[in-house]
Amino acid sequence: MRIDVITLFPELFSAHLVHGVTRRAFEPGRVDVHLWPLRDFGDPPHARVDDRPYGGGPGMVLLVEPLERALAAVRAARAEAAPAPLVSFSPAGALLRQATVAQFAAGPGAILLCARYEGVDQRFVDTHVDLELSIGDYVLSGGELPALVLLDALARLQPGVLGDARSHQQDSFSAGLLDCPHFSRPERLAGGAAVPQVLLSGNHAAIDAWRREQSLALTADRRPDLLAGARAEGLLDATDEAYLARRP
Ligand code: 9D3
Repeated sequence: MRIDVITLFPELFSAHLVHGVTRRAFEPGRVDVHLWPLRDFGDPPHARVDDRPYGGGPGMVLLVEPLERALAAVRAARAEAAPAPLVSFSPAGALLRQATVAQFAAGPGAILLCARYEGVDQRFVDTHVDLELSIGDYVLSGGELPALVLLDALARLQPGVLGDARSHQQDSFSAGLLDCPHFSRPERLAGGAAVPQVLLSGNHAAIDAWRREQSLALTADRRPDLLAGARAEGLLDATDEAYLARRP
């Protein structure tokens, strides 16, 4: 898969692409990330990429022409690859969800546009952008962190990137629910707090059942919206429903 990123701040991406558990995803032949500094396509003489909004108001707007030059360069460089959507990050976009991440992971990649300032001239969006994405209801200073969020979520879905294949199975097993709590050594802390007895029992059926119940309870308490979604997708069986019904 190939991901092209059009951004005013390519430096923001390098640390993530080079370090950490996702680093392997960005090695040659996996998620091929190409960074395109928008400034390289700015209007002479000072490589201008933004200007004041018509009608007045605060902030600046990214200009259509530098964006179109950058996009043309990306499309030319991708000519060999399968056509990919242009994705723009905006507070007005659709909320990014794991289902969207999974769709991207199964496809040929994408061209990501990271906006800064108040946004992008709407005529560029109307003509070229296939999908606008937001990562949540809080105000950031631009689309770079959202693009990194998508890259990170894509990276961990690449085969061989998570150390343990069971992590993926876990993801799909508990799909749509919050994770259960986890414990490690020591069995009892100096203050007295102990690990739930069932986890020490060696009874794997009982452990699986306990973890499932913990996930269901946590999701019901904290994210009833997720529980409703999981139910609507048929992810809860009769045992799950019986547990939820008898839960205090
Ligand atoms: C005054 C209106 N503001 C909209 C809430 C203007 C504005 C603020 C911040 C326009 C752009 C931005 C920069 N944010 C993004 O580009 C962005 C973003 C975000 O701020 N939150 C969550 N997801 C995203 S995706 C891109």
